[in-house]
Amino acid sequence: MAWFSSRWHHFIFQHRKLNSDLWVLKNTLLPNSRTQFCNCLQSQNIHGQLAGNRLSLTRMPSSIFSNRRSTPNVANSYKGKFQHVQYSTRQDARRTKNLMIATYVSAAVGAVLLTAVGFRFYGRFRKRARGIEEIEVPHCGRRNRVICRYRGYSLPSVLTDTIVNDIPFFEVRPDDVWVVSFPKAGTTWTQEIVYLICNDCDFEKAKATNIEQRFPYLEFPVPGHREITKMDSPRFIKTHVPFSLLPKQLEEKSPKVIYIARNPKDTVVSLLSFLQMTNYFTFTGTTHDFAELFVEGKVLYGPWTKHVMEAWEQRNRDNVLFITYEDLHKDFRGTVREVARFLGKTLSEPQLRNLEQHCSFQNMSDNDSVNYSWMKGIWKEGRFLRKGEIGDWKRHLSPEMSAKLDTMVTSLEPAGLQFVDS
Ligand code: PPS
Repeated sequence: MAWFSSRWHHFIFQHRKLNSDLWVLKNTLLPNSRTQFCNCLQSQNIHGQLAGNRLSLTRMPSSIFSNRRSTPNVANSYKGKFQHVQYSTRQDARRTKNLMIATYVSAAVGAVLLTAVGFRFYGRFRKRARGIEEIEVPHCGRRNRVICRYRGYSLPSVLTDTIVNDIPFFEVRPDDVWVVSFPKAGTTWTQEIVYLICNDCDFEKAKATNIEQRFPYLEFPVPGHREITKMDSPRFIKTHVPFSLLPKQLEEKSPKVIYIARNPKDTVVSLLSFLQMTNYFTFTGTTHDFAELFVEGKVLYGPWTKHVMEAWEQRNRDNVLFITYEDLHKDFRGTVREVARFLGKTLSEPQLRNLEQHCSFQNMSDNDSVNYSWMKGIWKEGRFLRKGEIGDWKRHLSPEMSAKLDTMVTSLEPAGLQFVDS
């Protein structure tokens, strides 16, 4: 007892300063030492509970240890006397609790990350199984860095699932009117012309609703192909999906399809300017770099040649009309008459004159129902209707790049397809 007491005194008074009010000794005491130990504690006015081999000390004078680091030394000094000596203070307990929380949180975060990675790999695996390959495009930002290659086409990754899984099964109606194009070919111009021809040149009606609603973009999430399915007939549908990936019912239902193409040099310049205008795409390379990607077919909906050629091959079908941006520019009235004839409509001279005026570059630029000004969040700078010219490429492309793009055009010539670019 004397020895025990002296050790205990020694322990208490040697280590006065530790800020601790709970001390737990686990598996500490040999049975015959317990009473001695408890008596000792009581004599020091230290209160505690002994349960099994576990002793929790409470209401201990708060200054019995010199510092926390001394605890293991104290423990060591008792090791020989008792079976096991383990000390833990409230701070230790808190730390252990925090450690446990941290462990659970990291386990949960790890699990979430692993699941995300798993889903990503699974997604990739599923895409591969469907014939979709993801490729990285240089000089592009986070949002447009990855594009999907599917059946020879480069598709925007955000639209690929829709294009591959939903568009082929989209329900086509015989009285639909479709405008199909490679991006930046003059699609909006054609849409406005087609809409007005089919609506007896009701300019007020056309101005009342923006073109995205009157003439929705099939594969785009807004309004989305499901909404288009619910629209009243006749529906007007715009798409950049190439012919080979369009709905299977297109052949059987034979709606009117107008394809508009534009020379590749102005197309590439217009496309790059468009990407630079928006907040959603980033391209940090030069115009030359972008044109290289265009030639390689690594821009959205590329390769341009394949897109245009597939449409050209369909031009003799009764329900397909192939026109060019350059036709509209050089002979607006002649081309519009051809479109009207194809749609089974006749335009009077005043209608044609008014339509020409309504569809002039300037008037369309100022017309809030076609100039995409309603998409406020997406524009960084510039205007959707940017230049509206044939030959603007001369200000942007080098002679070498121009020659490369010329070879794309000459590759189409054997099929009888020609483009003017000035
Ligand atoms: S999109 O985003 O793919 O639907 O773009 P798209 O409408 O096909 O093409 C935009 C280019 O067409 C020009 N445009 C016109 N040019 C002349 N007259 C009229 N009325 C007109 N309307 C649209 C538009 O200016 C874009 O070409 P660039 O060369 O960039 O100016």
